[in-house]
Amino acid sequence: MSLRRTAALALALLGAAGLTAVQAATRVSLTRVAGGLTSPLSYVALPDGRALIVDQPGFVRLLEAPGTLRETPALDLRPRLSPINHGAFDERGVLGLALHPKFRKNGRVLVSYTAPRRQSAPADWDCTLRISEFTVAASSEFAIDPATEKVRLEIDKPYANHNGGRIAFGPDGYLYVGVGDGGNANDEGKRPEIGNGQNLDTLLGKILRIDVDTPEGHGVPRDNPFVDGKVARPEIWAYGIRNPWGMSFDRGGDRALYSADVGQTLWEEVNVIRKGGNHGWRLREGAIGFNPKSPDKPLAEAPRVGPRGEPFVAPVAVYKNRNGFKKDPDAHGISVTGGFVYRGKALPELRGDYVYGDWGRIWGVPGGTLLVAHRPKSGSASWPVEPLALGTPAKVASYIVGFGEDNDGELYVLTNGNIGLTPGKGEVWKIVPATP
Ligand SMILES: [Ca+2]
Repeated sequence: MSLRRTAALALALLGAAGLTAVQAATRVSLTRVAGGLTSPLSYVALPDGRALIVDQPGFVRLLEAPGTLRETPALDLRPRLSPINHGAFDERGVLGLALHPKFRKNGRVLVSYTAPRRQSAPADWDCTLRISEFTVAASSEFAIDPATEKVRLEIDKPYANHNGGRIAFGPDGYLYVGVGDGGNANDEGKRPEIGNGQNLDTLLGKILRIDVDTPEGHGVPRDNPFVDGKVARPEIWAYGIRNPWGMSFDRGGDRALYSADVGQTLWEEVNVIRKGGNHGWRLREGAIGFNPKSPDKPLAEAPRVGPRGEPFVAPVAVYKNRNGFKKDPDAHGISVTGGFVYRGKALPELRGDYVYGDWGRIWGVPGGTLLVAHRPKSGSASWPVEPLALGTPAKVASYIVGFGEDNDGELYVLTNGNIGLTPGKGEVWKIVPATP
């Protein structure tokens, strides 16, 4: 074979393998900063450099310094949680935490968790997603008194899964709440005719935007897209969401809101959330037309507009789900876990890119994949996705359940070595440059 032909063949092979093969992989290492947890879902930096870690079975823990996790929880919410299957896979528990924008002055902390089904909910529904505010006692001990709880928002959940529950304050001072489609599968749930994601009468399957600077409950910001309540619940900021598992604002650039959206069978998404945007679910998954009767067989033609004739907001980055694309090298796993736009200093080649991961490659076998979606040069192009190459350890031997960001913009990956909520194998790792 001539040299020229060999080179042409090599190029053709690279092309066939997709973008992952043609981009130099960025190498990172992981340094463990906390262990002994169960399923750490959120890492939230405090202004003084310490961090709060949400542990799904009911705790908020204080990370006093790397490697020093305070034994006594800052907050123990176990008595207020819905029932949880501790030994098995379960999506319920404490799910998110955000510091009020004026936390330094007012000590207010917002926490989301699944509470027992409230009285007004249908008797066959599962639980109630609750967004509550607590106030931190003004002492160096950093205790959050459960008696300070103020319930801001409650959303009844028909099923135990797809809770979302990730929360973040925007640069506008309002609280954004990611809510899953209600659960079960294919968004057929308890409202099969349309699905919850496209139904603007429910808060399920949405990104919400609320004002928590009210004496009780919550307010609706005047510039919410459906504020008059005529077409939609006024808290809705964006819709067409399946399970927003990881949501964050870019601390730089245009301060956009990024949310992962876990796919059903074929495609995993990262979305830049738009005001009033229809992000597709369950009419679309990635770029395909979703078929609720047969989720592995897309519709022959994908819908181009939503129920009110509105165009869809396409995800910025997608990858294939291994359940639908078993042997495809670009199928990075089976459930996306959202991360952050990297704005730190230690990994300059990742600046402006979205760093995130996939929970696991195979159900029941711990082993997630760290991913990066590269910001394209032109604003409208799709972001190429590739795995982050690992130095030490050589692989992530646990499920990737969350990400965190510190005050310097450096990132953390949160893992659970068990598929369920069995204590002891939850860890927090800082993402650092790989040593050559
Ligand atoms: Ca979507």
